[in-house]
Amino acid sequence: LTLNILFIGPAGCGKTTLTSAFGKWLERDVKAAVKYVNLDPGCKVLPYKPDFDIRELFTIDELMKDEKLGPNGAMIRASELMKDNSNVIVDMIGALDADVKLVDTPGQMEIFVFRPAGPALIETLRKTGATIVVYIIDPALASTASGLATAFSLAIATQLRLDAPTVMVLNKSDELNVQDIDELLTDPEYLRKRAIAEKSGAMIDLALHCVDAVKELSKFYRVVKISAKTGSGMEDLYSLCHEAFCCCGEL
Ligand SMILES: Nc1nc2c(ncn2[C@@H]2O[C@H](COP(=O)(O)OP(=O)(O)O)[C@@H](O)[C@H]2O)c(=O)[nH]1
Ligand SMILES: [Mg+2]
Repeated sequence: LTLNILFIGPAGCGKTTLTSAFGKWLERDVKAAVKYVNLDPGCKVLPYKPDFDIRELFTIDELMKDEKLGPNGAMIRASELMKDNSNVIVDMIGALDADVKLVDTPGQMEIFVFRPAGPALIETLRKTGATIVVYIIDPALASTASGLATAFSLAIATQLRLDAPTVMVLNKSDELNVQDIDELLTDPEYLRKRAIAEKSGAMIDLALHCVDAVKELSKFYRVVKISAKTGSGMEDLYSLCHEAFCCCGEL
């Protein structure tokens, strides 16, 4: 049985770095047969060698040149092409022989998640094996109470859109401010205090509503701290994926 793992999160959160780091860890420590899939048509260099690469079909640079588009237009076009070709793409991914297939997604998550490409691909991909999403929280977006609420809301929106079991990780835990974010995540009273301190007037009310939502939602998500850069937390990520995989079996 194959497990497909898609890495999703805002630009720069570490999708590509984690695809590589987690893959290397799985190969070395679990002796798993891993295949790598790149679905980012805009990337230049990759830290892993892709077994399937969307750039064989089209790249952002080609689309800009051939269809006289700007970078945003080309990304929207790429997302349309990804949806139109989802059967071809999934056939090629499905033909790869592996225990785990790691799927690196477009830098800009909105072209994958908030357009039809992502949902269409995942729906088809599910026929080839259990398919889960690793949603990556970037400390840059989560270092304030309302920022953390924003990051959580994005993760939930992603799960609703893609309709796949989703686990959450806090990446870049080698950076300094992550201990504080961890405290925000695990201490609801501290989260509340910080939300009140950060905002003023009517915004306090809004922030507190968001904080309450995070409190509720964090009961269902165990967020693990990882670093794609140093490789710390890969084992925790593996058990998270395993838990989600077991849920897939029940679906
Ligand atoms: N400090 C630190 N930087 C990281 C980590 N993971 C990724 N980065 C850096 O964040 C930037 C964006 O990473 P990338 O994997 O390209 O993000 P993507 O756009 O989501 O694919 C790069 O400069 C990475 O070196 C991490 O765990 N710690
Ligand atoms: Mg990337």
